[in-house]
Amino acid sequence: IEYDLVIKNGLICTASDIYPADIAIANGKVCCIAKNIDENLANEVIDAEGGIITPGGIDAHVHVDEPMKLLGDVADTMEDATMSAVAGGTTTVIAFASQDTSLKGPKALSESVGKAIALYGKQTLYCDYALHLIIAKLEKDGLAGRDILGEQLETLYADHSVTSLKLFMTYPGLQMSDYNILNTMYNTRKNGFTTMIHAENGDMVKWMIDSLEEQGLTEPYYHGVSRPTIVEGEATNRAVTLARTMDTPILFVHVSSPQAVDVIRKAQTDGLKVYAETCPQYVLLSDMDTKCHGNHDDKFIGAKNICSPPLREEECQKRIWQGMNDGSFTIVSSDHCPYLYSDKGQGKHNAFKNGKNGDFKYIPNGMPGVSTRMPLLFDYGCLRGNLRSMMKFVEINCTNPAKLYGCYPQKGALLPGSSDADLVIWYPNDIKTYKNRPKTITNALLQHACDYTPFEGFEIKNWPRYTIVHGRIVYKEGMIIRDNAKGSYLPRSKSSLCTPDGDWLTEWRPIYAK
Ligand code: DUC
Ligand code: ZN
Ligand code: ZN
Ligand code: ZN
Repeated sequence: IEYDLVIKNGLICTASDIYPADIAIANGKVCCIAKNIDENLANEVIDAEGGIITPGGIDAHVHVDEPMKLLGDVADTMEDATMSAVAGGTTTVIAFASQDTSLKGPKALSESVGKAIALYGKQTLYCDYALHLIIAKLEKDGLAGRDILGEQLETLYADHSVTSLKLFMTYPGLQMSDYNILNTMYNTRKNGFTTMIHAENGDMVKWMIDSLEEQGLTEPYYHGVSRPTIVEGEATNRAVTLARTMDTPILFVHVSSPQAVDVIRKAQTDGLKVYAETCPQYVLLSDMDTKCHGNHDDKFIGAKNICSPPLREEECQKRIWQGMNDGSFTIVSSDHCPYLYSDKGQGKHNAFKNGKNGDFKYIPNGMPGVSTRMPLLFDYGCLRGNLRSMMKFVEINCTNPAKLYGCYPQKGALLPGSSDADLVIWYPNDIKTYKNRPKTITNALLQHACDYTPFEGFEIKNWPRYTIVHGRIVYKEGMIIRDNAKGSYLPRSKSSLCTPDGDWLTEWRPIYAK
């Protein structure tokens, strides 16, 4: 016996190739890919005749319960989120740990992340997870704040191998000034961190929320009206300008609008390392899904689909698909942010208490999606012709996230000897061998702790049949296999995409014209 598992007769699809071959797995790694691997050498054999084998998905944007709860209470623990992930063909999640602003000094950020890792260490994890840092506030104003942040990032990387952070250009309490964005970029450049940016102009949003409220326009639908595409376009352009100034690579998270895509595309054409992420909801849902649809008993129903940036007009969807195909978008993530619908209404986030009357400004921004991302992109992308190829599907959902966030080729690929045996077997065509394949999306299918999915009732012609993590089957035909859950914290390297060009600056200096 040489192998723990051999998968025979499948069609392998990676970001670069599609070809029929067998895969042999040993010690949790892809060991060998070849024609006709002898099944007598394996402990266990899967006959994948009629199936397509891809690397497992990497969902690089997931919110789960964390010590700081900076974005409020979400329903999923890391255990729930990893279970839901593997139930939809995702085998690595990158979640967020928020800065604890009560901590000070060079270890402050490292300790913030350390608390999250300690919490998740007590849970059963179905796949590996990594963490981005959410930066809420610089410790000091001015250049002193810049220098403290520099030390903090160094220790964060040394202690936990975290190599990315997210900053916000909106939200009271989180919105970062342009000055502090420069301070942050200065340090992410110096430390080789990936700078993730939530680009919406917070002052414009605040003014529009106040104005809508003054007019009594507070139904969930007006959440989207309060942050129109121009708000995202402006902030995206400003962030590109700041990144250009600091000569720093950046990544825009959850890009939703054609205006933002245009800015990003232009910056890329100019040769800047500007990357972008979008999410399935921006091609499959629209602002209409935040309306009550004549459901006057529950005007609040649209609150399920409130997220930021908001769902756009249906006409915007084409540009987002196009951006996935033409390379404007580097990755697709879910922005899984599973607030309970009951919490949005009457529970923890209660938008009705004390005369709040369900006003959209009290509804937390986010929806679940870690489980639906891969199947939706496979189905509505590949099978229905919106994505140009299966290879593109793998590139933006599996391979590029690994490269962007410093875990390639351990993750996101099927390279013998190097890649973890994290993979998915799909049966888009062969309904004969996978008889019980789900036909529509239901909340129960998703195995998360959230009480709804925005994709309820979506027809689906494909769903993962097997999800394999570290060579162990953790999901098979709708069943979670808890005994095989062996996920853990994934330390990362620095991004291979976000390396700054030119001289490595240790100190920013103006360039004098000769
Ligand atoms: N941004 C996110 O990435 N997730 C939830 C809310 C938000 O604004
Ligand atoms: Zn965000
Ligand atoms: Zn109505
Ligand atoms: Zn998010």
